[in-house]
Amino acid sequence: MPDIENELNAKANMVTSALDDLLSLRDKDYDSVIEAMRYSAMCGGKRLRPAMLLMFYELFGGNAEDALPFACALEMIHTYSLIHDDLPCMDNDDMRRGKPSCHIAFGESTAMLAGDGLLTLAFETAAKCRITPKERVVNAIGLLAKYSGVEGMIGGQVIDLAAEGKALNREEVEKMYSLKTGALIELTARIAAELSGACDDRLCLAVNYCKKIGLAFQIVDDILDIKGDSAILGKPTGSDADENKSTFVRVVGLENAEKTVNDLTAEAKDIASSLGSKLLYDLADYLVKRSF
Ligand code: GRG
Repeated sequence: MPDIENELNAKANMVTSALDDLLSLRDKDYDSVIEAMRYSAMCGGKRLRPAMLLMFYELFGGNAEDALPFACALEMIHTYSLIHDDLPCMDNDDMRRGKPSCHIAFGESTAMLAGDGLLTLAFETAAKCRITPKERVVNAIGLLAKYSGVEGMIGGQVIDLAAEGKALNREEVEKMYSLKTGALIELTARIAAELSGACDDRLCLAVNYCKKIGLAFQIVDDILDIKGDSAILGKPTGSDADENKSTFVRVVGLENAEKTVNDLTAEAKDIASSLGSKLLYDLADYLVKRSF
């Protein structure tokens, strides 16, 4: 297996095992919501964001185990966003990660609370990070809130919802993607740099790498919605077209979208070389070739 796959698997396993402990059942009066949180968090995600956070932290000279609370927090926030995104009042998707969506399995009110529970547990978990000086942890918690909040992922979702039935231009779609999907990917580098005290030059390169990867990742998501295999993806394909969504592919066409992905990947690989990271270089290629 190529090094990058081994690396992603190793980091994903660290996160999955820590999440298993963090999401243990505790009280029969409210275990029903923890079961729903576990259901969504413990099934099948790629763990890309926490794996990237840990890879950046190691690249900046840290020991991955020390940053694990933030890696888990990030995956919890990502999972909460998927649960809420699937709700009937949002994208109304019945399948996620190869299984019925949280609200199909547990009902809408439990799914909403499961999302809320993961979001709040994320901050409780991050606050347990023991990295010193303590100020780094406090600053990283601030970044976690900012990039997953209205100036980040939630802001992107607001733009996405407001765009329904409208034709966005390329610039508008790129802004939506940079917030909705890009913010959590950029956050991986920002948190790792904050926790390790990486210098501004390294942070700047890492953030630029994430911006390229984040946009390419979401465009590949669009392409998979057209050309992908729903059995491998674990969710139905064709939903963007059904919902008449303003996607990058719709704005520039499939061929141009594929070219943009290749250009962004090449740019990301150049930055990875400047950072001296073979793993990040290979990650850029790996993400383009993904089938789920
Ligand atoms: C607060 C009510 C409320 C809703 C929040 C913020 C939000 C809804 C949704 C976020 C937007 C979102 C879901 C963007 C999609 C990003 C994306 C490409 C997700 C899929 O990521 P993968 O492929 O998934 O990494 P896995 O399952 O592998 O983790």
